[in-house]
Formats: sequence, C-alpha cells, structure tokens
Amino acid sequence: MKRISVVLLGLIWIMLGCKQQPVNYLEETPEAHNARMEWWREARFGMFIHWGLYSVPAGEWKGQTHYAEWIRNNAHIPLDTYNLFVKQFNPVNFNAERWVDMAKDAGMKYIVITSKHHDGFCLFDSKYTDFDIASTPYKRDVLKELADACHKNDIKMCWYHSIMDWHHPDYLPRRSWEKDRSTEGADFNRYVTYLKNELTELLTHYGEIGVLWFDGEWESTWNSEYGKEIYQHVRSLQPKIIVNNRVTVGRSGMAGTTKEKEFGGDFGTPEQQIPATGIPGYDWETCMTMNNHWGYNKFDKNFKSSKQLIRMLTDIASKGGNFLLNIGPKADGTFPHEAIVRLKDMGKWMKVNGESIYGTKASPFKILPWGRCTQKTMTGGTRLYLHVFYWPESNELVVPGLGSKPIRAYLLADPDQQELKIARHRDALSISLPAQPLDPWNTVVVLDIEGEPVVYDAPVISAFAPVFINEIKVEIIKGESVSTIRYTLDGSEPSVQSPKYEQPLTLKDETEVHATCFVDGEPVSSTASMHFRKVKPMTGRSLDEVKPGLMYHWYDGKWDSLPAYSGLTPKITGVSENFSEADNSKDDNFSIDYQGFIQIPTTGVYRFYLTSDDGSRLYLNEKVLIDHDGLHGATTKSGLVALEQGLHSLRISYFEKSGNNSLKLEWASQDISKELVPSKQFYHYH
Ligand code: FHN
Repeated sequence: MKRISVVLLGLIWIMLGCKQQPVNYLEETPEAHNARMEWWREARFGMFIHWGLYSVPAGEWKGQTHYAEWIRNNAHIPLDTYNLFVKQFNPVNFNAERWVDMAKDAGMKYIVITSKHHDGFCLFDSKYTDFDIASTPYKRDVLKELADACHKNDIKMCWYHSIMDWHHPDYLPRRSWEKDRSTEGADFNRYVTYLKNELTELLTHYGEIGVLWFDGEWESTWNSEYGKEIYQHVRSLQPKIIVNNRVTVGRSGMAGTTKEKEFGGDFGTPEQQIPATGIPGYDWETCMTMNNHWGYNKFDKNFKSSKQLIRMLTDIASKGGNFLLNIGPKADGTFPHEAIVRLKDMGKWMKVNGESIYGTKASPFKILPWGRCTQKTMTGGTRLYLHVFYWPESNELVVPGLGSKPIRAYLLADPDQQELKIARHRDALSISLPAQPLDPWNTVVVLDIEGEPVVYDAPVISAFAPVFINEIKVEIIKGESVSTIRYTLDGSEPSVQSPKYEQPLTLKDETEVHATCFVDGEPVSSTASMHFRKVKPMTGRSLDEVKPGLMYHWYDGKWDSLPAYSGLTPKITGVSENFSEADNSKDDNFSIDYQGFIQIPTTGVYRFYLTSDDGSRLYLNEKVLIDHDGLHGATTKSGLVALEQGLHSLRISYFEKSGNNSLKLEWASQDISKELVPSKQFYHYH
C-alpha cells in the first residue's frame, strides 16, 4: 500500500511540475544578462538595412524628391495607391550572399533588417497577411535567404520590427490625414495578437536571431504593459535574444536612453547622434544613416566620408557603445555604389585594426586632444588602443594624466610590432612616433600598462564667467579624492611648493589661474588653466517717462533670415511683456521687432540666453550681443556682458518662416540662477 501511495505522490508531483510557472524574462541575474549580452558587446559594429516597398519610388513622389521610408505618410499616399508598389517590388538582383559578404568584409558582426517598417509591408512570407513579399512578383522570402547566408557566415541575423503599422486595419491611431480609413471595428488588442503572431513566425522559421530591434513605439496606443508582454513573448521563443529599448515606452527621444529603474529592454538606441560621453554601466548602440535617409533615396548623394565613418565607429567604441550603420538598398536588391565604396574602406581599416574595436571597453580618459582611446583587460595589465586622428607635429604622442607603469608600445598596424620609446614627463607618458602615420584617418598605437589604468583628469577651474567687474569667486574641482590640487596665479606651472587649493579663491585683478593634481609631491594630472579679465560695465541709464513692456512691430513676409526693417511697414504695433506674440502665433512667415529697455537690478556680469525658432538677434545698448539668425529649430545661443545697474536699451529681432515657432530670453548672473527674464524688467518709451 505504502509503495503505491509513494508512486502516486510521485506522479502527482511530476504532473504539477509540468505545469511549472512560465519564465519571467524581466527578472534576470547580472551574470545571465552579461552572458546574453556578451556577443553583442564584443561585436561593436553592425549593419542596419532599411528595405521595402518605399525603395520602389526611391524618394520621389509627384515631383517631390525628399522622401524615403516615410513616403506613404509624408506624401499622404492613400493605401490603395501605395499597395500598387507590391506588384512593382521585384528585386531581381537581390543576392543574400553578396549582402552578407559586404557586411562581413566591412567588419560588421550583425545585420538588422526591416522585417516590417511602419508601412506594414512584411519583407517575409507571413501567413497572417498578404501584404508581404509573397504577394510581389519576386515571391521569394528574402529574409529566409538572408538568414541562411548569415548563419553560414557567422553573422548574427537580427530583425527590425515596427510596432506602428500604417496598413493593418486594427492598428490605431490612423494617420491624421487618412480621413477615408474608418476606425470602425478596429481592435488594437487584436493588432497586438497579429504582432505577436508575426514575431512568432520571425523567431521560429529563420533560425537563431540575435536582436529584435523594435521601433515605432511612440504612439499613444502603445504602453509599457504591451512592451513587457512583447518582450516576454520574444524571449520565450528565443531566450538568448537581445531586445532594444524601443519595445516599450519611455525612451528619451533621439537621445535613445531609458531612465534607470524603468524597463528599457536590453540596450539604448541613440539615433543619428553619439552621446557626448559614455554612459557607464549602460549598453547603447548609435544607429546612423550613411547619407540623410534610412530608406533608399536616389537623389541623396550626401554620404558621410569613409574617414568620418571610421572615426565615428572609433568615437562610439571609445565611449562603450555599438555602431549600427545603415544601408538603404535599391528596389532591384543592390546597394548604392557610394555605400559599397564606404563599406570596403571601413573593412580595409577594420582588417588591420579590428582588435582595437571588437570587445573593447570605453576609454579611461575624459578627453584626448589627438584622438580617442579604447581598452581591453589583458593578463597582468591593460592594453590601451590609442586612436590617433591628428598626428603630433613633434612626433611625440602625449598621454596626459596616466599614472600607470608602461610595459611597451607599438603601432598596431606594424607587423613587426617594433617597440616605440616611452618617456614620462610630469603626469604624462610620451610615446615617440615615426614621422608619418600608417593610416591618415586613424593610426592605432598600442600601449600596454601594468594593472588597471590609473588616470587623473585635470582639475576643473569653475567660475560664473572669465570676466568680472570688481571681484569673482573661483572654484577648482576634481573627480577623485586621492590627489591634492596645487595652483598658481601668475601663469606658471604649479609645483609641489605651490599653494594647496582648500577653498574658493576671490580674484580682484586680472589673473591667469593654473591648477594641477598632485600625489605624494608629484604632478599626476595635466594642468588646467583659465584667464580672468577685469572689465568695465556698460553705463546704465535712469529714464523718466518709461512704461512697462517692450514696443513691438509685427511684419508679414517670407524670409530665410532676419529682414532689414527700414524698408518695411509693420502690420501691427503693440506693447509686449513676454514675447507671447512670437510664441503663440499660429502664423508662418512673419517677423517681430521688439524694442525698449531692460532694467538691470545690480551692476554685474550677465549671461543672456536667446532661444528661437527660427532666427533672432539680441542687441544691448545698440550692440549685437547674440546673433542667432537663420532657419533652425528651437535652439539657444548665449552672450556675456558687463552691465551697470539701471536701464539699458534692448532690442530683439525675430522671424519665423514655417513650422514650429518660439522665442525666449533668459539670463543669469553671479546672483541670479538661469531664469526667464522677468517681464517686469522690460520698459519702453511711451
Ligand atoms: O521612424 C523611424 C525611421 O523611419 C527609422 O526607421 C529610424 C531608424 O532608427 N527609426 C525611426 C525614427 O526614429
């Protein structure tokens, strides 16, 4: 009896065990995460491919030639008309092996291709829609051919898949201009099911997939719940797959990062930009076009040079990121010639210097005047790859603030690895180089050092401005607590005898401040310097009979830069307290000229910040302080000026051509933190 019950219990346990909870892929140990990310961090360099129906019009529609993959939306092409491209998409010259060879020869380790872009067209044969490659004259599943070629050539196959879908009847919202496409019966949850079904096809019919690169997550219908659901779905099908942060919401626009603590997939996606500094502890990949379009535009010949692309790849790797470089193939299945040439050039450099990119970590230096640095941990030490963009005239490569003990240095491209002489001068190592670089775009010098890199950045000399009227407070800041800052006020190089910096300095005369970090009496950083100049303030006036607000004249007209007002007649004249006429106007093609006075509360140095879309100019006491003219988005320019307490004449000229418009004036001083200039400061002659 006992035996039977034990067996019975065992059977029940096994049955229950079979119903084990699904894996929660949102929870992962750091070890497991690092193991999953390892190939991607090693790869550093991938190919992005934007290819689909939009390659047929190749950027042109009804005489306009600036389109690409967004053509259906931006040219307001009705669905039935756009669908006609299905019968025209016939990439007879498509050759998957050729594409993969070009990527591999360029040194790329993975390919991310648009399995579906926002237009909803599936570049693969899907049983859930006829809006796919199988409905074209070509019929063949190009993604299957590409995946097979990738697997054969040890290149990771990855999918770009758009959440936003301008074709599927259940996707919402519709395009704002698509008044004829009813939303009647549209069911977004049914669309999510369709999306999941497509992803199941893409993750079960094409072998191992390295990355799912989502996009189009920004519309109101998507949210983090859907994002997590899709992430779980994708990982459940291929647990090792890597997913970008655009699977969910919360991305910081084109900067591409997702706030810490928020679910953001496995890596951030800066687009068309390289973060100014690395993002320690955060995986990120810059995606970038070679010209100005993702999808093929036959008119766009504005390709970045091979030199630019190699330096971008180096810059990104030196900040700890990956580079996903885009190709927009033609409708016939071939790459644009300009792209082929650049891939070849990059491959030539990568064949010689690839080890200075693959599997490297971010630079230990904040800035290097001659180039960039990447690094790898080696047995017993660290290998620094010094990427020299600008060959020093002295033929001495100065590596500032490096306290580590050097082992050897040589040119990576030198097959004999002939050792280069290394000397130490104060904080810096100096490496003697040959007269000419081996590569004009980026010559890599290998510097092996003992242990982890010991780097001391130069201290930062901080003050409100490099000019003052009576006196100015100067702080000297450093990023570590080991060293001591010593400084001089006569422009000489600080020595161990120079005074220690222990509290802010107050300067009352023109002064050249130099500051260096010291450890055990020795300089360990390069020297920071800043020159402070004493200036006389512009005379303020006290005027009677002034009234609050600025006088303004409004002009109608179409300009690409600020007009000369003398020959113009204003359409409106009025008094303004806050430039709202510029901010709130619904018009395009206008200019406003504000004139009057600004009340300066205290004599001092002021920094003004002028933000405008489009152009603007700030005059103070009839002199141009900020010239921010031209066609541009809402960007800011600043200017510094010493002003006496009292009234100063002020003029802001502004124009808007089309699109968004804005005008904003802010100020700051040693006593005022940056703020909008309060409207009570503005006056005009009545
Ligand atoms: O709208 C897309 C665009 O077409 C392109 O795919 C880029 C590439 O990352 N992503 C979106 C724009 O941010």
